Amino acid sequence: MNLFESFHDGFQSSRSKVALSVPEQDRQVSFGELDLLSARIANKLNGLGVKPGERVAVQVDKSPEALALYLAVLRAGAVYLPLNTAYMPDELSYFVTNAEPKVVVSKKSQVDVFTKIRGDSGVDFEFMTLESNASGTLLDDISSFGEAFETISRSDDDIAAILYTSGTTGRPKGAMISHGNLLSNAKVLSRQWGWKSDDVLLHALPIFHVHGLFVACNISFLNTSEMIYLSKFDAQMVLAELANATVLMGVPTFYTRLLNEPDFSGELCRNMRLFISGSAPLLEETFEEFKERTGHSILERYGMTETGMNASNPLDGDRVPGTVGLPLPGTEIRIVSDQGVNLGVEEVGSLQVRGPNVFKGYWRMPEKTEADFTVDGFFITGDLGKIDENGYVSIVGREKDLIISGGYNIYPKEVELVINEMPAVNETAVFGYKHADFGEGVAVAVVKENGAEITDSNIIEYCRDKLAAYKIPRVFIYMDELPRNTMGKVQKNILRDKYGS
Ligand code: MCA
Ligand code: AMP
Repeated sequence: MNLFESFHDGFQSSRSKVALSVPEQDRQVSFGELDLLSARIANKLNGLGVKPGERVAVQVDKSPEALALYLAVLRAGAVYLPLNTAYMPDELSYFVTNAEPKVVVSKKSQVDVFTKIRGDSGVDFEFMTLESNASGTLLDDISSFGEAFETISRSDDDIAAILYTSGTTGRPKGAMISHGNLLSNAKVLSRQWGWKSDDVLLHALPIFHVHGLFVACNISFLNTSEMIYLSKFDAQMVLAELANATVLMGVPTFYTRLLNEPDFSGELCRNMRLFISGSAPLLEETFEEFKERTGHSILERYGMTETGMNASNPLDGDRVPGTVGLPLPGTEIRIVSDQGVNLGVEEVGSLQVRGPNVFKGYWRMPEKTEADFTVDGFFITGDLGKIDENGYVSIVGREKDLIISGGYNIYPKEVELVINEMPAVNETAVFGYKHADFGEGVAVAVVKENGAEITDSNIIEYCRDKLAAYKIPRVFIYMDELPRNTMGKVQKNILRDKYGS
């Protein structure tokens, strides 16, 4: 069924209950208001000719209206395509050309960017604006649209959203996520984390990725529970709201930043029942320090854009630092050798998952989809893992060449391809270095063309309108040649060992 249907009964029976409390705007939005606004936007999208299955691409700042837009797209049976606000014109151009959206919603400041993309790509989308202060052409005449909207029926396998993830080839792939994927994951997580309608989630994540949108919002909508909705993570704002919340979801950077605040104490956490971490590895030292300071054991879980959540430490029972807990009910996790043999307890290998949470494939890339699934339907995550005798899963490394910085994924290939275009550059190798705040940062080893001159700032400048800022290297190493093995493959482990810490 349409995911929105599973939220709707709750919205209707809790119309006056606060859905979003927005301290920065001194504003509260009820479930009734979200229901009404999403119906009106769905009617507007209908009027623009958006048909079930067509894409609505959205690159906007976080606001209550942005969430109403997400719900409206679900209601209309269309496909929600959220885009990181940090993406630059070249990146956006690729997504639009690849996904061919019927409508693009973005900020007024992006009008020129998307007008140019429309001209260059030939994709004839409708462009609407939405600002974080509840203005924009999307909302201009919104009260003239109907208050009711009959949710378009969808099957479990119909696509609800496409989220782009980059890849080892440097070309982003659109992960097609179905209504059934999202509903099953929200239900199972609600149960595992003991979610109740009187929970209050402190929401400080961006809403253009799985963590902040699907994990955080879908669970809250399913349980008609309140969110304290912050525009971004700011340690002071989080401290100011912590006593009003019961749950926080964050990337590890949230927790290390909170620990850096002298005023952060167990007393401030008096109403909190659960701190959840994911998207990147949580250091054991962060887990221990947090426990010592607050008395709370952070619950670490593991997921991916393509799969939603796969494993979680338990609500009741041991939360084991350095592990991501047990496979979620209904999700199978196995560890497999290079030869495709299932491995035993504590043996390290390729981590594969199967279950109702696993996506339907990559948009218009059947060959990539085929390559990433085994014949018996397991998705090959690209993570290296092991499972202990109690069934706890640990992520011990990655087969894929990936840097995770502050919870954002950066595929080195994508960055290398851009820097390699520079005439003064012969070749590059991008790799992760240890970063106290973000976990990992982006470093690049550069081999210059003979006799050419190039500086760090030349490279940064060149990347600026081609790559989101978080992907741009901050550490630069110039070498005569890259370290390679006998097969000619660049040995990034050597670069990481030498320059990575
Ligand atoms: C911002 N900057 C970054 C990052 N964020 N650089 C590297 N890595 C980052 N994560 C850069 C900006 O480009 C800018 O650089 C400077 O830092 C300051 O930007 P600002 O926006 O002020 O940074 P911030 O507010 O301090 O943000 C840091 C943050 C944020 C709070 C950690 O990145 C964040 O909310 N991350 C969460 C990401 C997330 O939701 N991931 C989930 C993906 P300059 O000054 O040069 O412009 S979903 C997922 O992974 C799976 C499914 C899962 O398991 O959850
Ligand atoms: P994304 O493609 O943005 O969804 O990122 C998914 C990747 O993030 C996974 O394949 C893992 O490599 C990593 N990841 C997510 N959660 C964790 C975690 N708790 N510990 C270690 N890695 C994680």
